[in-house]
Amino acid sequence: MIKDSLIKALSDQINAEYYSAYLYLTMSACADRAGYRGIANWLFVQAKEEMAHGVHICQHLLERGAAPSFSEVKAPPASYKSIKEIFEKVLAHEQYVSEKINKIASLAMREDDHATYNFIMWYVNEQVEEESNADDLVAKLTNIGDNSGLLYNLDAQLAARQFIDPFAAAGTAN
Ligand code: OFO
Repeated sequence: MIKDSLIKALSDQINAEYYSAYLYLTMSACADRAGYRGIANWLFVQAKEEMAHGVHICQHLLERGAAPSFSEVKAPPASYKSIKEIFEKVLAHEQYVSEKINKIASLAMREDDHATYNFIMWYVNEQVEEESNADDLVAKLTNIGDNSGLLYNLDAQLAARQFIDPFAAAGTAN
């Protein structure tokens, strides 16, 4: 039995995951239009991961016998001044999402809901990795500055990222 407060918090998180996907898709399109297809690829893979997170949370609610609620996904900003600004915004967004996830973990503890607590801990760990990845890219872009050759090197590296369904491996399913 999952309490209404946690059904609401997890439903809100589904919306936040889809907003994240929408945000990264917009950023991916901006990078692609600016000629950075590798960076666009990295952001596109990130958007796919966020959608997988939203589906996973939805499945968890259904498995618990709860009805998730779905609300409107707001439109993300449509343009960015630079690739560095994109990744600064990615980092700030991931920090914001980490706060939301931590609040769900705290609520699950207060409600004595060990199943939700256990479920949400996967996201707590995921956020550590996502903040670290974004932080690393912001640092690299700071070092690159306005050296376009180095920026294209980074673009080539980020072209290699591939989407791996985070819940396909054993032990991370619902
Ligand atoms: Fe959904 O993983 Fe970060 O935001």
